Amino acid sequence: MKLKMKKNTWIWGLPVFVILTIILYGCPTEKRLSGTGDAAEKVYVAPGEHDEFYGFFSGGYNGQVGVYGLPSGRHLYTIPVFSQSPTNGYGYSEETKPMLNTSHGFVPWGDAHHTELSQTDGVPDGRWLFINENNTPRIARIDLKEFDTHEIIEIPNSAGNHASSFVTPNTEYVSAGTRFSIPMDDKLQNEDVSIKSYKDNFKGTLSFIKVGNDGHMSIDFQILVPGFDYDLSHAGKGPSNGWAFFTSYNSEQANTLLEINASKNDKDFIAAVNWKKAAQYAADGKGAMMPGKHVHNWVDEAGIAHSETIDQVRVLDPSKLPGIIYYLPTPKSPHGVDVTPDGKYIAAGGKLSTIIPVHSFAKMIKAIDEKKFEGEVGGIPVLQYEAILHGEVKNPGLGPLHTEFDGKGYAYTTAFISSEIVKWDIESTKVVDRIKTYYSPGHLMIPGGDSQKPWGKYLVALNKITKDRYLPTGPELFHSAQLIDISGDKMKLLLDFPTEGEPHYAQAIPQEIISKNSVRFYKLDNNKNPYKTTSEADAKVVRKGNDVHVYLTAIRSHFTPDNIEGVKVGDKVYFHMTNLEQDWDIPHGFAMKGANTGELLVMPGQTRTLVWEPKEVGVQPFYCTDFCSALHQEMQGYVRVSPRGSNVKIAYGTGQ
Ligand code: K7E
Ligand code: CUA
Repeated sequence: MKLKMKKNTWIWGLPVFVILTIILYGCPTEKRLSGTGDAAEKVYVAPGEHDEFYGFFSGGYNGQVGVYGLPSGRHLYTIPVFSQSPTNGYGYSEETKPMLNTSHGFVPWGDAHHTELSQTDGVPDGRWLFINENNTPRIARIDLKEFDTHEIIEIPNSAGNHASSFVTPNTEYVSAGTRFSIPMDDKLQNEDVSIKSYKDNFKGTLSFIKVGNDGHMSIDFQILVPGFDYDLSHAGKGPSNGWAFFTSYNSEQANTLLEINASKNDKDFIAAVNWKKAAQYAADGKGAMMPGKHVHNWVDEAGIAHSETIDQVRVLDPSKLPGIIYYLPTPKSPHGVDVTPDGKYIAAGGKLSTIIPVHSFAKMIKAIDEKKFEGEVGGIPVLQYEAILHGEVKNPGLGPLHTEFDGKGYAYTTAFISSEIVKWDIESTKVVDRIKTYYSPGHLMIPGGDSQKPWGKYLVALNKITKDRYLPTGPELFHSAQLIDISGDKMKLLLDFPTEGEPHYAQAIPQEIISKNSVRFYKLDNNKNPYKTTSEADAKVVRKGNDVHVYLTAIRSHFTPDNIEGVKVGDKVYFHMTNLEQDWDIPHGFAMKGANTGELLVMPGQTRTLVWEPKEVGVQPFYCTDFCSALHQEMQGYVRVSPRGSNVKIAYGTGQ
C-alpha cells in the first residue's frame, strides 16, 4: 500500500530536541509536596473500614492485574492473568495450565497493558474486566465475582497487541489493533522478506472480538490496514456509538530508528472505524475467511481450563468495502485516543505535538457526507484536518499522552515530559488548571473516566518513574501512583502509593457494584471437577499404569490420606486435592518435596491438581502451606517412593 500524502518534514527536529534535552539533563527539578492534614483525612480509611472504590491496575510487564482500594491505595489482591502465579498456583495446577496456551505453545509470562471494565449502556457494570497482552497478542476476560481469569483469546495476524482491549458501550465487542505491522502475503502468512521491503510488504490489522452475553469471546472480523503502528483505541458512545477510533504512528512506514524516522510527518492518523457497518458486512459474509491460527482458552463450569485452536478468521479489506474506515489526520505520532463522555469529541495524545487536537464527531460525519477528503492511503479516504477539528488545546504540557474525563465538562491529560496533569475545558479547549506529578505520568485514571458516566471525584496518575518517592529498594523500584482530588476547581495531590509491575492503565468502580457479588467460597455440592473428593470416606489412591491418582482431601488440620505407599520411581503422581472447608477465607495449601510444578492453594470447596514425578527412592513429606489453624504445623503427610519395578502395593490412610 503506497502513501499518497504530502509530507512536512521540517518540524520533527523540535520535539526530538526537547526529548533529548530531558534525557540528557533529567526531569525538571521537583519540589517535594508533603501531605497536609486535610489530604491525610481524605485518604484515611480507618482499620476495618472499606475503601470507596476498587481500582484495577494493569501489572504491565508482570502480566497480572493489581487490585487496589481507593482512596487508601491499599493493595488488596493480585489477579493472575498472563503469568503463572506463585501466590495461588494459577498456571501451575493442571486445572489452570491450559489458560497460558498459545499458538506458540505454553507462554508463562506476558506483558499486560490496558484493563477495561465491561459496560452496559456506556457505564461500567462490574461483570468482567478485560486486559490485553502485548507480546503474544491475547485478550483476557476476568470474572469479577471470583476475581479469576476465565478466558483468554489469542489475536492472529497481529504483533504487539497494544490498541486493546477497549469495549463498545454494551460490550458487544472488545477492540484490538496491531502495534507492529508485519509482512503479510495474500494469505496473511508472515513472509520471509527483507525488512527493508517494509513499505511494500508490511500490513496491520484491527480486530473486533465479539463478546457473548455469557462473556464468551470470539474474533468476529479483522480489518486489513496500511502498515503503520496502531497504538490505542476507544469506542464511540452516545452520538458516536457504532464507531471506534484507533491512533496510529509511523505513517512514514519506517522500519529502523523509528525515534527519528517515524517522527517526520507533521501528522499521522486516527483510524475511525464504523464497526457497526463492518459487523454488518461480516454478518453478510463479506470479506474472506483467511488463515489466522489462534488459540482460545476458557474455564468450564467445573472450573477447569481448556484450549482449542482455531485456524481461520474473517478479514475485511476496506479498499473493497467502502465506508468502514476513514483516516483523521492528527498531529503528531498520537498515542492515546479518548472520547468525551457525551461522545461528541475525540481527543488525541500527540506525544510530539505542541497542542492536543480535539476532533468533532459531528464534523467528521459532515466531512464524510461532503467528501472533504485530502487524499487517500491504501484505499482509505483521509479527511481534511480543518474540516473535522473541534479545537486545539494550546500549551498542554510536553509529551501529552492520555486523557480522561470527570463528567463535569473537563478533560485531564498527562504530559509525560513535563511531568504534569493538565485540566482543560472540553467546549472551549482552554487549559484551566495543572498539577505536577512525580514523575513522568503515562496513563491517568478517573473512576469511570473513559465511560459515559465518570464518578469524577479522584484521579490517579500512573507514573513511569519513581526515583526518590519511597525508600530505595536497589536498582529496581515499583512504579508509583498518585491520587489527586478533582472534586474542586483546583486539583489537589492527596497520596502516593507504589504499584507492582508497570500499571500502564487502570479502571475503577464504586466498591458496592462488585463487593455484593463477590464469591466467598465454592459450594462443595456444586463441585464438578471429575477428580473431586467430597468426603474423607471417598479419599483413595488409584494406580493406572504408571499414573497414580491421589484423591486427597484437606480440612483443618489433616489430609486424607496422609500416609501413602506403593508409589515408584518413574510414576507420575497426580494429587487431586479437594478442600472440604465451607467457610470464607479457609484455603489449604499443598507442597510436595521435589515437585517441579509448584504448589497449590485450594479454595474452600475447590479441587486442584498438582503433578509430581518422583525421581528418588525414599520417603518424602508433603504439607499444607497456608497457616490454616492452630494445628496447621501438624497438617502434613508422607509418601513412600519405592524403586522402579518394586512390588510394594498401593496403600494409604489417615490415623490408622
Ligand atoms: Cu500509554 Cu501501553 Cu496505554 Cu503504557 S500505554 S503509558
Ligand atoms: Cu491447612 Cu495449613
